[in-house]
Amino acid sequence: MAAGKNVAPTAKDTRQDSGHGSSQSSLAKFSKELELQVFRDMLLIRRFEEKAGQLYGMGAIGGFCHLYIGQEAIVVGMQMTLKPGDQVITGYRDHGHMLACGMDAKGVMAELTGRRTGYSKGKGGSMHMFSKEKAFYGGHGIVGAQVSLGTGIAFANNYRGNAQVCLAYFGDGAANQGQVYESFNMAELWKLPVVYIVENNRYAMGTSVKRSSAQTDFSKRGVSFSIPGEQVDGMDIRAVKAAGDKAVAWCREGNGPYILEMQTYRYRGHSMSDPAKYRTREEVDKVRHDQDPIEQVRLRLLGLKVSEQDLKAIDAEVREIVNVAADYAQREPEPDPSELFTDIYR
Ligand SMILES: Cc1ncc(C[n+]2csc(CCOP(=O)(O)OP(=O)(O)O)c2C)c(N)n1
Ligand SMILES: [Mg+2]
Repeated sequence: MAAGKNVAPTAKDTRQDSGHGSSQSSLAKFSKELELQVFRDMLLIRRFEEKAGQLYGMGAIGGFCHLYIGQEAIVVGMQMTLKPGDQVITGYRDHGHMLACGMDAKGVMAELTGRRTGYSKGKGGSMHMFSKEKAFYGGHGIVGAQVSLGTGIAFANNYRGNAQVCLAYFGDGAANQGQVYESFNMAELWKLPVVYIVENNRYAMGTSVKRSSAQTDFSKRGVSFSIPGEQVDGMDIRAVKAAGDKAVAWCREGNGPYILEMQTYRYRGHSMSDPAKYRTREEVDKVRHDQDPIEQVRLRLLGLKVSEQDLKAIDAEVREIVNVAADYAQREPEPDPSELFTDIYR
């Protein structure tokens, strides 16, 4: 968490410093209890990702691993807008989404380390985890693929008349993929209940949004299909919740899709193998210092007279959950070689 800051940035300050241009976020009102809950939920993701980074460095996790550190307010805020049964689908930067959906930290970590008790029996790894029970539909390595799949889930919701909504998350880079626009067209044409959430963290691998995108206001990407959109301060969970409530209600009432551009930032490189030389340390430090989503909540809680000690106790609890998950993930057996030939199409 950012240290050495003693004034919580207001939503206005945050917007000015975002490097994204202006956004029109309104803020949901959070009680002290709710602030405590989201503090904990975001911290769980942060600590989980820090531990995953460590395990990767130790060689305990193989393959690709993309961390979500910095973007936590988006998934925690959006999850609060859902009803049981509403679905979530995303790309490869997916551990935060899984934890927000209520998937078990032990099962997620055990999948990262390729163990038998991981969510995909140790055969999927970081980018390929699913939980039907928690309505989490992955975990996809092909950039943009989840947008079409999420649109398909929304089609099924419509067909079944179950009044459920699908959240389809994708990045600023993915937003330039062709299938995104085929999906937008069908979703609006058939009024499908899908919220398209562009997690604009300003980079797609090493390419900044300014270098890759002709239209950098991603909330406008649905204009030619008449899909409404909104830019949101994705570092302020109250803004995420307010915009999410509106978008989900729009979809649930049968009005068709909605686009939310969440303006955010990833603190780490694209994946564990990216030294992130395309940006300065000062740029990263400035976002961490001025806008960190967890620090914003921590400062508000201190303002509500919650003690430092109580907040540290929550952190200790969360660290314990993560440590238990990491121990479990290193102790469990690997899959039996015969598993190579199960769970596949022949
Ligand atoms: C179809 C396809 N093209 C290219 C890639 C390689 N690739 C992986 S991630 C990525 C960048 C995507 O960036 P963005 O959508 O902004 O998401 P972020 O990583 O920032 O969360 C690319 C080009 C891929 N996985 N799939
Ligand atoms: Mg990106």
